[in-house]
Amino acid sequence: MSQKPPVDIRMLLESPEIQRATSQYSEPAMGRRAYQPPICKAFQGVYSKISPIETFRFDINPESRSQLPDIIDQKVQAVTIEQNPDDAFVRTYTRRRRIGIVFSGGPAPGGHNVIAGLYDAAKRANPANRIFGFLVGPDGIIENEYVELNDQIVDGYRNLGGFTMIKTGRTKIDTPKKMALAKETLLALKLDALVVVGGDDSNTNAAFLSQELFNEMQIIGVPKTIDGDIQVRDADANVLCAMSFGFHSAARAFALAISNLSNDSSSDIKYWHFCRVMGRVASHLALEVALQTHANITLIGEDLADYVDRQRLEKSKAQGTIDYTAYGMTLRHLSRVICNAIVSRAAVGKNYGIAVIPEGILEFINEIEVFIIKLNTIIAHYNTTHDKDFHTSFPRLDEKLDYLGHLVNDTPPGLAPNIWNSRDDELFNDLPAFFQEGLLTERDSHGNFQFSQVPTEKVLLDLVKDYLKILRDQGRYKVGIQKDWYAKVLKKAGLAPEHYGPILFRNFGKSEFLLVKETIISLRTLKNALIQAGAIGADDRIPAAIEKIYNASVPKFKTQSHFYGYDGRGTDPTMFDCTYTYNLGLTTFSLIANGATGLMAAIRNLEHGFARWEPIGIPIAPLMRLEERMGRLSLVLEKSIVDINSPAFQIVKAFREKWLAASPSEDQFRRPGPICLHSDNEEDRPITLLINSIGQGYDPPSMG
Ligand code: FBP
Repeated sequence: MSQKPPVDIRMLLESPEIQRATSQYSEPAMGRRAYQPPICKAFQGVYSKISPIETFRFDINPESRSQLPDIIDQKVQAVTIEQNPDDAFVRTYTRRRRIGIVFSGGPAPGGHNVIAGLYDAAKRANPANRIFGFLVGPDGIIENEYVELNDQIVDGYRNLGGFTMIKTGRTKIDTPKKMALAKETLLALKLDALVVVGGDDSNTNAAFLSQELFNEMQIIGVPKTIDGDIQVRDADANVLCAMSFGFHSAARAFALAISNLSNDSSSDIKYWHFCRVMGRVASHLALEVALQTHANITLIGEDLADYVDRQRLEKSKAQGTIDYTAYGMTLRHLSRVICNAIVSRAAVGKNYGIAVIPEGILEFINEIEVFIIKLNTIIAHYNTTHDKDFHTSFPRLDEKLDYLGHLVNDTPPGLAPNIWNSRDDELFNDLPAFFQEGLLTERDSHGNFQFSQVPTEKVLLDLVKDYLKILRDQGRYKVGIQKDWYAKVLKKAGLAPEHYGPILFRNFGKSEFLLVKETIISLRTLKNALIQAGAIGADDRIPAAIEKIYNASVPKFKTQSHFYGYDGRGTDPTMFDCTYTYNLGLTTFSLIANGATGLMAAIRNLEHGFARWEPIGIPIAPLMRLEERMGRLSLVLEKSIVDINSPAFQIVKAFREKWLAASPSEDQFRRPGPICLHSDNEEDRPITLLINSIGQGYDPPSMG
């Protein structure tokens, strides 16, 4: 046998082809880094100016006025090209500046391009401008940790996902001490401006910083979050910001993974896939995923919140009472809705499918929402009155449950007497341990409930499994038998399909898919049915072909559960997000160069396609509302949830039956395909935005 010569590893390592193939930078990543996104008309000249748009108004919360007096009366600013700058304008615009930028909150695809846009615009205005990136989120400001950005750093991340360049964190600058440290860093660095790239909590931070540093430094926010819940309208419902950046990319990444599952699921036809998708409270991501994939079932939290159980209401009305529990969806009822859908697909032979569950769905289930609010209050009360962390004091679940149990009879001062009553305790103790752990999970630094830590899909799956078992025992959950296959199997065995059909099926001769009678739920009941109909004698065996048909009708509920969150959050940005964020970066510089503060950079008309995009600055302070955080009301930027009257939701609702595909026809799964930067087929905006723009016949006023 001839021996092969040993591999010459040095030669291999030196081979340019091998070096290329094993490089950290793949060809697509290199292509991304070199890509230059298109820019809005406002930035196509040398200078851009800002001018107030008086037509937009806001309903201002009195608390915002009192806490943010210097920035509350700001106007929306249009950013447009400056064709004829005078000397004073040019001097101010090109004056040497030091600008800081920080990422705050969860990563969102496109963040690097915000930096790239800001960096390019700043260097173009004056090459001596300096940009500093604070490291690991607001902690970088508090602890004076930053890096000065240069071409090499910025170019390494253009159009790439993640917040890798300067990292991110969730620290909130919410105490006088942290504020003082933050101020110290910012002033010591002699910054002219700070750009805060973040979600509702981070833009809230930006507003307070802006108030605090009103005469010393400009603060500009940028609407980031994959959750899509930063959408801004004025008091007359004019859309100012249709979507935060990162949403489209994350939704497309989730959709690709879920669409791949739908390929698999409809090939081996044996699994129901329960897919939880991120989105802390609002179901925007689930809605977009539904539009992208046509999953069989998509739950939308906001839709459930309005649920009224009419049957239950009618029943109690007939008894002369009102059943208040009929208002709002319960987990149990929700599991039944899902089971009905599963049963109806099984009836046409499809005992498989895809269900999409928004991460924040629990917020819209009354009974659970009540627990979340109560527990938020109890934990926050414990932390403040004991100056200790609840989770450190009670690390184990049984200790936490014990603490709650004691509250039933002994409520400490400062808490409402009945906050944790015996019914709460009983219901809570009935929940599976992993769900209790989830509900008791540590709140984030902003006091938000961490929905991402709760395996909601598993909670629902458990309930679904239990109820499906009941339906199976009642003979209501069956796999439909295709009539031609039935006839073929029987004929092959020398049996007459017409003879056995009426004995076995409840819809023989009436449907394409035959359903075994509800009374036949085991081989024993099958045999009884055959004996009673005189098809076999008491001592005969069930004919093998009949047994085969029966076995095929017995559903096995096999499931897989998935969580799509961090993976999609880290994807490379879509063309939409690359372009959106680069232009947001350009907008931030324009706002800074024109002296603005307390504004959030935004792009109007995102819902209309690039040709109509218009950069603007939106005042943050008027967008703030009071929200319960850590057991007390705090001012925060208002979150936007799915509007169930919106065209996008109404379309999903209209297609529900079709996408469930509980009919003999083919499934309706849609394949969104991978995120591509260089492709003529790449969609130019989220489908949600496209539908809403068409459905609302929205015609924005010109900004001149
Ligand atoms: P942001 O609002 O900060 O953008 O984060 C959103 C999000 O991705 C949610 O969808 C998710 O519930 C949460 O962050 C997860 O938080 P963490 O990164 O702390 O696990």
